[in-house]
Amino acid sequence: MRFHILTLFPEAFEGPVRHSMLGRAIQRGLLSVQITDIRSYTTDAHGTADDYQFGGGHGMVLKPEPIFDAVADTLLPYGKGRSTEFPIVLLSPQGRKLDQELVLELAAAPGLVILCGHYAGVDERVRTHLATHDVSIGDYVLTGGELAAMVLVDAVSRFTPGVVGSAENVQEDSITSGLLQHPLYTRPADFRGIGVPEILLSGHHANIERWRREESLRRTLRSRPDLLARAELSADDEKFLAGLGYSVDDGGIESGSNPTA
Ligand code: 6GU
Repeated sequence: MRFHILTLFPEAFEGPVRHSMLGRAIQRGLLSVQITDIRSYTTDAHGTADDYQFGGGHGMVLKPEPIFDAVADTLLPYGKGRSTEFPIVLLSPQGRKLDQELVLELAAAPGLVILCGHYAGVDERVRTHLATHDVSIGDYVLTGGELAAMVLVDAVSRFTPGVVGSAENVQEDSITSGLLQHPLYTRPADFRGIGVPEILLSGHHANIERWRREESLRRTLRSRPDLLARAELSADDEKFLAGLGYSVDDGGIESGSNPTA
């Protein structure tokens, strides 16, 4: 997977790219991350990348020319222009909210061009005539797209073969499977008088699997009931959830019950 990040703040990526788990994957040749300074594509003596907005108002807007030129240069070695084969992702709070489904879709590409928005925003023509995807990482506003780019690169990289060890199967992980992860425990079995569930020490694998499944269901119902509506549930799962007051048929919780009690 080849990441091409276009930003006004290239130095923001130095730490994360070199030191995170991604640093190792880059050294092993599994990933490449190229950082391009949008300002190097400006044409005036001052390196002006932003300008006042038409119609008036507070906040500067990123100019289209340096961004279009930087993307064209980035795609040149691939012999491609704008196409969904090589996604051009604009990061902005106005985009589609990133989730594991979109991460998987983007991870299928040979590479990504990632545009970090800044200031009040970018000229709309970048969104309509350059970007193939417009992505937000959540319902809050960041000062710029750089942290969002790091989130996207990290999440997509996990699906690049070899980046995540086989011990951590990305297909089975929480969210991809549709449920939140079950609780995890390690030694000591008694920590300051706080024990671990007896069943995990029993060596009975079938019972342990069932317990883990039920804890995943319990947790998902408590924290993210919206995920349950889309999860693949067995008859046993539905029975367990019914015992917690969740009815699959209603697509929700029966009135008068308290699933967290
Ligand atoms: Cl992608 N950019 C900014 N500036 N803020 C955000 C965001 C992106 N996603 C959530 N908040």
